[in-house]
Amino acid sequence: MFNIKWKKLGLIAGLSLSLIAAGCGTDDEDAQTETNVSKEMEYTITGIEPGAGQSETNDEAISTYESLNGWEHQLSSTGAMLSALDDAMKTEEPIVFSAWSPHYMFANWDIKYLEDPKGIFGEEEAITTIARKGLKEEMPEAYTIIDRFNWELKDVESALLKAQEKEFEEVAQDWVDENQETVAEWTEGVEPVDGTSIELVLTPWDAEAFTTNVAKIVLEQQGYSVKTTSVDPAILFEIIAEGGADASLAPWMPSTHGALYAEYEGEFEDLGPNVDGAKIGLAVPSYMDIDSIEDLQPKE
Ligand code: PBE
Repeated sequence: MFNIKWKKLGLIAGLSLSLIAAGCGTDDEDAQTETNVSKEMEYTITGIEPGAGQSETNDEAISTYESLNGWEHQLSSTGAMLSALDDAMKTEEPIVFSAWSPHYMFANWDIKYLEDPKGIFGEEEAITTIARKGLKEEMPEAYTIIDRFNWELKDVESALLKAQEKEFEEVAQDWVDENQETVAEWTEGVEPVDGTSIELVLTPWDAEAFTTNVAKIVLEQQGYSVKTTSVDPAILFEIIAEGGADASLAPWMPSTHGALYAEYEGEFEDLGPNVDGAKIGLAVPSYMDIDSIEDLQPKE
């Protein structure tokens, strides 16, 4: 009995769906409708956290590119952006979103950066190590170690893939176990300390969580008691400049956090890149037939 009813319902639903589909077909035929994907996306960039450096570069892109005239920038969180991306990819819908490397998004989905002819997102970024003033004199052992920290982009990317199934603490411990030679280079000739407290600040993204956890393990092996605190980029620079935390391996330079860097320049020490070859930009699924930010269309 129930079965029959459901079957009927299914039939009706099926019928109305095909009627709708037929309706769409006719509409499409008459117009000069080359589909406007920008309109399909409701002229919206799917962004991430409001505090991200990249949220500012997106706004800058919107005000610079004519093709982005009238566009909205939807801020939310990295998690929400990734699930919007996943949903869109399942149904091959268009989406333009904030992307960056290193991140597992490029390994998980077939996506591409949009060309940025006006250079708003910059070329290569370097993830940079900074320290509060005085750290070098007060904790020379820790300073030496973090100054030597240096990763290959591929190390970070493979760690980020593993971190989809494990905690960052575990992935970082595995990395340290498997890379004892590198760790030995970082700590060579550095005297052990006896429980000195040190605080590292990071931002709430994956590469930073991995890197900072490796730093924590290595400094702990050296005898430090390490506290890690995750904050927004603006707070990170402020805390380090005020001497409220000791160091950070999280700033992205020169584009992503360049404005913050300039604001606090001279109030912290720059120890140079810990990862080269990072990148930020706007990206789309590879099935989308556009290659450049300039291929998007302004809202009328
Ligand atoms: N990110 C990842 C961050 C820094 C690290 C590019 C999303 C941002 O502040 O935009």
